[in-house]
Amino acid sequence: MNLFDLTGKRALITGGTHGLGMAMAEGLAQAGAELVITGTTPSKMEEALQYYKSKGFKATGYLFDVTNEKAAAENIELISKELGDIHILVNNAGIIKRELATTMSVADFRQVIDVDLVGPFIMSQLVVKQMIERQEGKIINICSMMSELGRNSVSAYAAAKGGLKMLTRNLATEWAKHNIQVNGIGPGYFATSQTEPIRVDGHPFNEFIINRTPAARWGNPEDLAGAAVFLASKASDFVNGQIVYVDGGILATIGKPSNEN
Ligand code: GCO
Repeated sequence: MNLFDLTGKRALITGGTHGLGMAMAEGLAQAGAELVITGTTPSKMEEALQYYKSKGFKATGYLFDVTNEKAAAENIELISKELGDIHILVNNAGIIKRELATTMSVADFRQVIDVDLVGPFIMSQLVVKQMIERQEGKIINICSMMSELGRNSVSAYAAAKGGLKMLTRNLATEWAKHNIQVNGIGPGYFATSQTEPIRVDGHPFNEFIINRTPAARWGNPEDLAGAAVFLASKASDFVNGQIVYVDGGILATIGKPSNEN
């Protein structure tokens, strides 16, 4: 028996149209899962579905905003009718706004909390109904370094991702008795469009991250696939409420002076 085989499983990845969501979706599909992708931008969805198709994966797309509970409920129902049950939910959709707390508007703060924290709550609450009926399911919340650490200019994002870590533990506590495992993945610093503004050559943050990461590099989106497959598969059936940090060792260390090898 292959503990990591996802044949016959249907995985819904929010924001699976690009970046880390796409890389995790690809990993799950390679392990045998059928993909259900959600997004909010039609052109990105079209491109993503083309890409999945070119790889030979079965993937269907649904356009809705995870913060809109009514639209989310309607779409989950539609997915059930059109495709069937969701066995794996990856709450990946997220946004960041890099603004200092002294000047950040309350509206911006609220929006980040809404997408990054309330969205996963809405989606989990909707999908868990089928999981409870089946007495089986996997929910994976995409956390962050900012679930553990602070940094200038990301107060809303850190508050949301810290909250998502605790939401993960709480949902794991409530639903473990139904054989549903709720866990998180905490990516370190990855080369995606989200980090592009702070990754450009010459940006002090670029050098800082490479120096701060024991593996001495940015993560590549594919680096996340293994953790996603593990937390989506039978291999993790007694793993509940954990956050697996895939960070090249950042959280293991205090860091080092920039002149030290
Ligand atoms: C930042 C943010 C994000 C990171 C991330 C790290 O420092 O600006 O934290 O850009 O991508 O989520 O895990």
